[in-house]
Formats: sequence, structure tokens, C-alpha cells
Amino acid sequence: MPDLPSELRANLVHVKAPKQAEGPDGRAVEATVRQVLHAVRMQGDAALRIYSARFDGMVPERFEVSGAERAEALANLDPQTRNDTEFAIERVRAFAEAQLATLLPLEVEALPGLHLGHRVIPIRRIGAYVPGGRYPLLSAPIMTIVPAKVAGCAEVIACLPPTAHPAMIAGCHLSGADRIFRVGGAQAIAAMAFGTETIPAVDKIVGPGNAYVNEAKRQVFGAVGIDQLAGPSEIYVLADETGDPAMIATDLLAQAEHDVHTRVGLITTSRELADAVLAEVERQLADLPTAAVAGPAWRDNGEIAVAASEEAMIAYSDIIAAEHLQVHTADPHATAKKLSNYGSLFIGPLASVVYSDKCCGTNHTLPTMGAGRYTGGLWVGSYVKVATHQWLDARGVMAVAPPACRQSRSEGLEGHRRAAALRLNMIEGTAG
Ligand code: HSO
Ligand code: ZN
Repeated sequence: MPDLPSELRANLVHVKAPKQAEGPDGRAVEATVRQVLHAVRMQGDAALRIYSARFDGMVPERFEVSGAERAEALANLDPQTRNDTEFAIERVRAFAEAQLATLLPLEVEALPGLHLGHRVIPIRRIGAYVPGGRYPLLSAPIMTIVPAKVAGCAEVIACLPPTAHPAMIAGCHLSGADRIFRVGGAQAIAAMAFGTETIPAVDKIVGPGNAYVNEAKRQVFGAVGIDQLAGPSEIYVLADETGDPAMIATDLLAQAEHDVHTRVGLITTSRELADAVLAEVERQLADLPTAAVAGPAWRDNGEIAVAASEEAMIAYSDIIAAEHLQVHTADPHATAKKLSNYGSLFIGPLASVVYSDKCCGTNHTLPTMGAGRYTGGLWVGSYVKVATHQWLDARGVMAVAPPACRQSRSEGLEGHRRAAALRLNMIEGTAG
């Protein structure tokens, strides 16, 4: 739990506190990843084969998925799954298009003769990492590939572990991946960052993965762009006495089943609701087929806090900045307006996180581990650059050159001063 300001601490009571998690010792992961990155950078595909054998237990004959293999994966997708995948793709595409329409070019005359502007330019080549994971998440490739195509990126490549379910290949194909490669883990991130004989280097890598993938993204950042560092999934619910304990327990367990490290919690102004949710979670765990994961996640990381007021509930929620935040209060829209920190907000009891996880159209790749304090999730804007430009006529130069000269002089940058003065002298020469 984060350190809380004392006035907030006085207004919170924990009915269930998460265990104080010892942070994982990242040093072994960091060292392994450093080695993998170095080897792939120096030896290309040969290193990919070594690490695929070591970490995935198999080396595909060819890394790139062929057209025939795409067709086969598609043919093996049952028709209902294909329809549902296409529905999800359409929803994600439509929302990404609507969001792209808000990213407008700009031209302003900031002072007479001084023109400033920006253009929205698609990033040229994107690498989407599609995780294997505990479950084959069919929505995963949709969330990273479709918005890239909407943004107008010239090429989108996808990498997925050779052990991934074939339906994931179909998902990459239907989402519009230009090229698909069977490489996973840190070695895939290295390949996309530096390029190999078969895998082209990209400009930005997106998509979640395990601790090795995350660490690899952290280490290659700079050489390429990355979207974010994704931790285990999180869900928090904010509720008053109108909250439905059975529904809230169901929603908490829906994300708890992802991973034993998933963080789930309820912050409520109602002690009765807190007690009822505590009992409901235990009751529902009894017949949840994924209880072997959801149970430990709940026991270790589950949290129920009772807040003395709505203000305290909101203040605590803004400190946690949960990846998914559901609002179950009497006036959920009013509560929602007061919240600032979250990955995605689910307003009212009918808005389940699962709809966004799968198919309602918002992106499910969201900030975790408190990153919602400073960023939103993956969106079409993650695939473009907003790059500025300027142009001046004589009036613009006369306005900005004198202060630029003076600033350069006082900084001791004579080269800068000369460049600033050159235009002014030219103009004054012409005028005089
Ligand atoms: N909750 C996950 C996404 C997901 N869940 C997809 C199921 N399918 C991370 O936001
Ligand atoms: Zn989920």
C-alpha cells in the first residue's frame, strides 16, 4: 500500500488489507534480458533460435508466418469466434477513428509574421508484441494492431511466442498485421528493436508481456519508442451503500483470475457493503473454475477499505490510480467527474471491465502500478507523432531575433547569436 497522508489515513479503515508484497528481485531478470538483447543484436536470427529453444522449448522452421499458414489458422477458427473477433475489431476500429478525428493539425500566426503549427504524423513501423500467457487472449492482438492501422502506420509487424495458440495468429491476421513472426519473450523485443536478418527493426514497440518482455522494453527504450511498462492487471470498485455486493464480488474475481499478482479492491463509504462483499467473494470463489489463480490473488492482493466520506474514497482512489476503475454510486456520473487518476473508468453498474477487455471499443492496454497518475492507456494517439513546425516573414524575424540574440549572448553561445542576428541584418540591410 502506498504511504498515505495522515488525514486520509484517519479516514480509512481496512476490512481486508493486501499483504505487504515484497517487490520481486528484478536483478536476475535484468541480467538475463541484457544478455539476450546483446546476443540478438550481435547474432540476429541465430540468437533467436537459441533463445526460442531455451525459453519456449521449440524453434519454428521459419519465423515468419506464411500466407498459407495465415489461411489455415483462419480456417480453423470456428465461425462464431471469427464473428466475435470481427465484431471486436469493428468496435475498436470505430472508436480509434473517432479519436483520430480529434487529433487535428494546427496553424497559428502567434505574432504578425510568426507562423507556428503542428502536423499529426503516423509512426512508420510498429512492432506489436502479442503475449502467449496463461490464457489465449483473443482480444490482445486487436488492441495493439487495429489502432496502428487506423493511425496510418506504414507497416505493423506482430511477434508472438511459437507456443501461442493458432487462434492468436488468426487474430493478428484479422486485425491487419502486415507481417507476423513466431518469436516471443525478450528475444522478440530485441529483434523488433535492433532488427535481424528476417525481422525488421521498428520505430515503436507496443503490447504487454511477462516480466522478461517488460524488462526488455525498458532496456530498449530510447533506441525505439515503447508504449508503457505493463504490470499485472488491476481492478478497483468505488461504491456507496447502493452497490450490489454480488455484482462487485463477481467483477473483482473476473480480473483476479488473470494472475496471482492481480490487484483487486473495493473502496466504499458503506461498512455493510464492505462486509457483504467480503463474504460474497468467498462464496463465489467456491465454485469458480479459475479459483486456483483467483483465490491466491484475492487472498494476497485483495483489498477492502471503508472510507469515512466520498472525498476520502476519491482521494484514496486517486492515489492508487487503478488500471480499471468501476464506479457504483447513487450518482456515478457525478462521482466520475471528481476522479483524476485511473487507466479507464467504468461509470455505473452496467459498465463491466470485461466489455472493455473484449469488445466494446476502448483499448484494454492500460496503465498499471500507479502509472495512471501520468498517462492514459494505448490509443490511436500512441501511434502518431505531433510534430511542430514554424515559418517567419520579416515581421516575425524582427519580433523574435532581438530577444534571441540577447539570450544567446548572455548564455555565451556566440554561434547561436550569429545565426539569430544574420536574418535580422539581412532584413535591416534590405530595408535600409
Ligand atoms: N484485463 C486485461 C485484458 C483482458 N482480459 C483481455 C481478458 N481479456 C488487461 O486489461
Ligand atoms: Zn481482464
